Amino acid sequence: MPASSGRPSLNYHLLAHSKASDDLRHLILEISRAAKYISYAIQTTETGLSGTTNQFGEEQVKLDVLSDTLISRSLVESGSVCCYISEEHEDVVELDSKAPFTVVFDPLDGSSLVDANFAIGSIFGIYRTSDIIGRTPREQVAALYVLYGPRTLLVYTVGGGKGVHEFILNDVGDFILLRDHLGVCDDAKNFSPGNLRAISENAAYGSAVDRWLKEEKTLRYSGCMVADIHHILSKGQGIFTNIGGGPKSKYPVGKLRHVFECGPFAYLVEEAGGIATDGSMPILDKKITSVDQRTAILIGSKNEVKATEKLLR
Ligand code: AFP
Repeated sequence: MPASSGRPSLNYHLLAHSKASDDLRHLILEISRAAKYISYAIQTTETGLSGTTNQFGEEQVKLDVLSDTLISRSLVESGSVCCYISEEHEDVVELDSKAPFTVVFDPLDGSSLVDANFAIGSIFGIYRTSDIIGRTPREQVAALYVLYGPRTLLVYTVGGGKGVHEFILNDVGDFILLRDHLGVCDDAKNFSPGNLRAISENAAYGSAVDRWLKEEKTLRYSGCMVADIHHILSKGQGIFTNIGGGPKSKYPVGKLRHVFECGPFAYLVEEAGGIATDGSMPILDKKITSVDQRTAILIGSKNEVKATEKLLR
């Protein structure tokens, strides 16, 4: 525990509060080390395109590529990762077959917002297994995200009722506890509607938005899933959606990826007392069928998610 602030460090919190196993604690600390470099790189790297595309054919900005490299290096150095799946790679990357963990991650979510200087983030899910195809996000043993905004924050959970905890990166490069046991209450005052273009082909999604407007809920949407879901965890209420427009639309089932984006956030938000569904089943119980699988998601305050699900049926 650093004497200067009196608040527990991430390491101490993992050890004393969450009682994470040593290998999991070391892995989360390695990931947090990569996040510190990414946070620094965001402040110092010129924005612009790298000239490469990711597995979905999207142009990568330089920071995407750099973040992916920094995280990959940390996972290799941890010595505890058998393979990883990154949004920036087409295939599973195999490391040490005898190591216990698979890590799934989106190295820089919201990268299209870099030039606008909006908040962006990194998302991670950790499984204690070597093959996650055919498994479900409920089998994660930890999930975390890092939000690079005016301040750099890290939020993690190891599940199992141990809670969701928020840390801030201080001036000397330590993640220090900011708030522990973040919670999400049952009713929402804020709404955060993603992939809104789907409304032209999905009238039910339009009805859900109309209802939120009629109820005078407050719109809080930035275009970065990490920032938008952090808003829910931070304020303790809200709903975030990303819904598809049906067979003829650009994103038939929604834009977001089951493995790197929806799975980790479902694990975090459910641990905080909220829920996450694809409109008919919990995201945590939805089987992973491929690395690039997309899914609809409704996530946040329980009553609001259930009411919105009914409208979308
Ligand atoms: P980028 O990483 O390409 O900026 O996309 C961000 C994202 O995957 C996610 O963070 C947002 O919630 C979602 O896309 C925004 O989608 P819409 O702009 O279609 O609402």
